[in-house]
Amino acid sequence: MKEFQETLYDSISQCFRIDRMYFEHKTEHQHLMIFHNAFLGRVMTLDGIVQTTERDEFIYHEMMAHVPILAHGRVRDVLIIGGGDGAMLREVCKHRDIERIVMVEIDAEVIEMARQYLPNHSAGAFDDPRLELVISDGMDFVRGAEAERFDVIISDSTDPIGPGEVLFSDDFYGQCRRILKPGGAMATQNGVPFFQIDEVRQTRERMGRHFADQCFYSAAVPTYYGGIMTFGWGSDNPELRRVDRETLAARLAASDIETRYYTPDIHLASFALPKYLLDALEEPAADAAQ
Ligand code: AG3
Repeated sequence: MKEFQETLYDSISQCFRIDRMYFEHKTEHQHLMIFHNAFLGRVMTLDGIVQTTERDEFIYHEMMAHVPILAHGRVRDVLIIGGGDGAMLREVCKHRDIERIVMVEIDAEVIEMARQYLPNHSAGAFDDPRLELVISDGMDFVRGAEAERFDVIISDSTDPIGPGEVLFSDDFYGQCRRILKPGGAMATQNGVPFFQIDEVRQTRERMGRHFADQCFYSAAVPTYYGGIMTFGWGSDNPELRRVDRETLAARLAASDIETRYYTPDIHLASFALPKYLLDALEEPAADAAQ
């Protein structure tokens, strides 16, 4: 029996049975695997870490796309950093009023292989005429962006190891802030705090330097095991994350999007954090400089 054992944490790990291997290759940037598991469906891993599975991807992608977009209410321009599997793009594309979606992915092979072996993730979204796909390092893109501005920026990154590390830097958050329109919002993948507690402290310090309102919201994604995953939130408008239930419900109804995880109540509740996390956020980060 073949198995995939995740190598994310030192002293514990999760193990998936590989029922069929579709693809395994060292790309120019990372080690990519796509395999089938009887329970989870197709699973994609990068550098030994589970990125997404067919069974539970809806939780992560709905929460990272619909929370900032519906909190904002009038989104025209969206920037997705990373997200090569295409599921974030799929969720963003569901909002018909969005006019322009720029997606910046460092690894062309991830897109190519996900389109082939994880077709349900993008579900045709790569053909959406509103998409401008850029193959580049997200950090280089935001640094080089001149006149363009976005209402929502979503950082659908890996963990801060390897190519994803720069997407957790002070400079990255600062550049994103610079290219966000007034009243816009940024959402980031920020790890599972039960295991990756310093990541929330670092993000609070680094992102907090650039955004008048910085906080976290969360969701439990089964294959990012260990309890809740946090998402970083940054905006210059603190009211954005306090939009009331009725407004969110009206926006969701107007968008005519069917969700499987997201509801206006979940949206509002996701900004409530457990005490261990609030306590940790009171402590200084081990290494907040970069
Ligand atoms: N990227 C986030 C994977 C995080 C896994 N890390 C963890 N379990 N701490 C997902 C990309 C999906 N589009």
